[in-house]
Amino acid sequence: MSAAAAWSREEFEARLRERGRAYHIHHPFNVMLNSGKATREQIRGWVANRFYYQVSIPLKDAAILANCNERAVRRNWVQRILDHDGYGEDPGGIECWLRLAEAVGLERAAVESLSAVLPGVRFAVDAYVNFARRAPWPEGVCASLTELFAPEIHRQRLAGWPQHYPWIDPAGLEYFQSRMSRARRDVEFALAVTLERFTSPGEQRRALEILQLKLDILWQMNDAMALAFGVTT
Ligand code: AHQ
Repeated sequence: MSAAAAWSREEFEARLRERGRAYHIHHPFNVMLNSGKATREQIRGWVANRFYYQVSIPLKDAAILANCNERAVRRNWVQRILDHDGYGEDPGGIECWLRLAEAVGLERAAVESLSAVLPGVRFAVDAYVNFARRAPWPEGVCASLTELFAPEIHRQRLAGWPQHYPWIDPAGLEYFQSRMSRARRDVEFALAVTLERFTSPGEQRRALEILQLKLDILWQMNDAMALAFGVTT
């Protein structure tokens, strides 16, 4: 039996995008958040727990940089760390997330202490960072492709939260606004790298496995929060 042929770039991209069906935008906890059904405690729990994901992203991206021996790729990827940690006048995404925390009524120091981070969230996020540390750098790049689906989830928050949750200072939503353009820019590069570097049938299947791993990581974070804070459908 002849070995299956590799998918064309278009077919490969379509199969990656098809995995969006499993994106956490569809998780009941996120649907509750973005449809206006969340309580203040559920929102505060989500913000405090997602902070662990946000502060872990630069560690994940630094791991990819550390594994990457290609200067052109590092030149692009390093921007991701600056986007989160801040650079010059730009306070960075982590600072913006702390402003979101204050806007939903959390104490900045309490969020930074990570004391509220659930075990299931911690384990899922740590799985992502440890994957990036151990995997070849193209696999770490491929795992970021969940951001193919991120602009819509940020758009939903920006469109819905102001009227769903008028008690949240709209300035706190600055982070979501910043990700609208940054996610699109970042994922364009990550998709190009994935389509270029995963070319054999086995490599292409591996890319889908990696994307599914990251989708599962995001889904698991929501599972843990739903169990801890309850979910209203
Ligand atoms: O705020 C997010 C972010 O900075 C990133 C980086 C990227 C990655 O490298 O894996 N993924 C990601 C995501 C962010 N926000 C999530 C959300 O729901 O607010 C979505 C998440 C992603 O889609 O992977």
